[in-house]
Amino acid sequence: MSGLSWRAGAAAITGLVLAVTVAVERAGDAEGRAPRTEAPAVAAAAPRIVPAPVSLQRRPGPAFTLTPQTRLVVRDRRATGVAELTAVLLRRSTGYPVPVTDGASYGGHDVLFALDGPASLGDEGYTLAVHGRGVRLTAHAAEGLFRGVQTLRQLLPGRIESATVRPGPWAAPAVAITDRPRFAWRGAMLDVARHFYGVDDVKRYLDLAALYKVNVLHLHLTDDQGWRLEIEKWPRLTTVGGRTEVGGGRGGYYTQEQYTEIVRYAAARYVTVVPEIDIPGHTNAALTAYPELTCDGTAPPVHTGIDVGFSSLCVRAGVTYRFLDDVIREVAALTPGRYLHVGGDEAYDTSRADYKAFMAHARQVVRGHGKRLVGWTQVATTPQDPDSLAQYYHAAHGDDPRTKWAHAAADQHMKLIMSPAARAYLDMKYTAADRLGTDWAGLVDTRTSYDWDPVTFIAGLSPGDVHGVEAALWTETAASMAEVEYLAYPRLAGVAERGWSPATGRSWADYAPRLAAQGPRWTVLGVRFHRDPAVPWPAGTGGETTAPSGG
Ligand code: NGO
Repeated sequence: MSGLSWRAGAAAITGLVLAVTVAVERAGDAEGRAPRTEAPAVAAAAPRIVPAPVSLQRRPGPAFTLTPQTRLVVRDRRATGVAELTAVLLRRSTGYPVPVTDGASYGGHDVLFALDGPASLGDEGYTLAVHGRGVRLTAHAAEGLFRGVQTLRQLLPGRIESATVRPGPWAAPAVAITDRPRFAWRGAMLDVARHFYGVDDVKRYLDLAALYKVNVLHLHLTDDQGWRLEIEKWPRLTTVGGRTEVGGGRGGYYTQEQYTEIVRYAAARYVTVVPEIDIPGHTNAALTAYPELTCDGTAPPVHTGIDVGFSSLCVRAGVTYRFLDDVIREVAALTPGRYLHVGGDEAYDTSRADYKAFMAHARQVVRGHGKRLVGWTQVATTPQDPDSLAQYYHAAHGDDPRTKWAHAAADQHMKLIMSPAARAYLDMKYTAADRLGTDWAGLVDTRTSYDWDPVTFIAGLSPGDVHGVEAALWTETAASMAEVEYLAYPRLAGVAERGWSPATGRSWADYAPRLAAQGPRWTVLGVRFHRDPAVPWPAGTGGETTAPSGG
């Protein structure tokens, strides 16, 4: 179908969704209590949610509408944090007071946050009953409520994301949803080493990803071009090693306090921060700060280019192990999550024997500081613990011999995080004409980054080998948040769906209109997303046909 006819079709669908009819609600509230108001019903058209829920049924009857009387009702203190975050979001755009109240009853314009869901929902599952008698969001854990709120946001008009008051109506169609994730790990990686992004930028990146139920924020904190996390015992890592970036800009770093603020912000959104300290390669910035970490004791020149694989900690020097222990101890102490990423990729300047010896040591140090190790695929070529994770990133798939490292991981009972570059690397160009991005793994348009399955991508893996997926954004070419967001969206949403939604029933034809519905929402949020012509964006949606420049 041509781009034009896609668009016309989309406009028709949008019209359908917006067609509002009025019906009278007589049945009482979601728990059978007396009706309070009349509510409009939204004409039947499947609500367009990303990631697709496990089950979504349209219900007959009137829609739910937010009004000045809407309250967020909690019956369990564990739900208060999620309700408060939701209230902040709803107040900003509706201008309504949206109080969070304790209470047993709720009415037709209220949202109940209940934690009496069955254990079978797991920590992240939820059920969502939406109709003119109120919204009942039910989970077994507060985390599930938070995931459910992301679905509720998408049932409401995109304007609900506005930072300023907008006119209503604020209707959500009557639906019954039951949902839980396919994979435990649904990550977004941001490389803050090649170009540095400050705390507020990271929060925004996290907030946008959390809307698609991402639950891991992997921060690539160190690389040849910059060291971005303060280490108290080795202060020059940041005061010297944090001072530059690709292209020679100012760089920057997070103080421990700032990093802690990111971790805290993420935790409130049920997102776990996984810090990456990339070793033994990708360490030029550290070597410029502490020349004793090189084998000849000479500081290398600062690196502001984008080539990889030329730097290494001196694996045979005792000081390297003191360094490793100090760094991992401090990072582990700052990080409540159970995982710590040690990179381990492309250590081409480290001999095979040295690499093995170093990784054996890193494994002990990470474990000694109470964490589980994550590394890029190469770590699986060294002995690791069964609870360690290998992050697969190569372009190769099917039964390509280069996939053997993934099998090496599975053979030692490690699980895999799937970030195949030809699908989940957000730094690949969408098209050959793109100014931003690289193409070493090929061109990755929106459809390509969606059309794959994390288990079958590599032949011979079984579902139990895969712990999850991660969309990785390397920032060699992205020097501003506008550029970051252009590369990330729409692709990040598709990878997130691959991580959350059941494998069966997924197709581009089903996904494209649901993705298109995100366009108006991103426009309200100010996301400079790539307006991929294969997606039937509704009329009036923003987006960029070519990469935006500057901030
Ligand atoms: C590779 C490399 C990174 C690059 C990235 C660019 C891994 C794990 N190591 O992925 O240093 O930034 O490609 O796409």
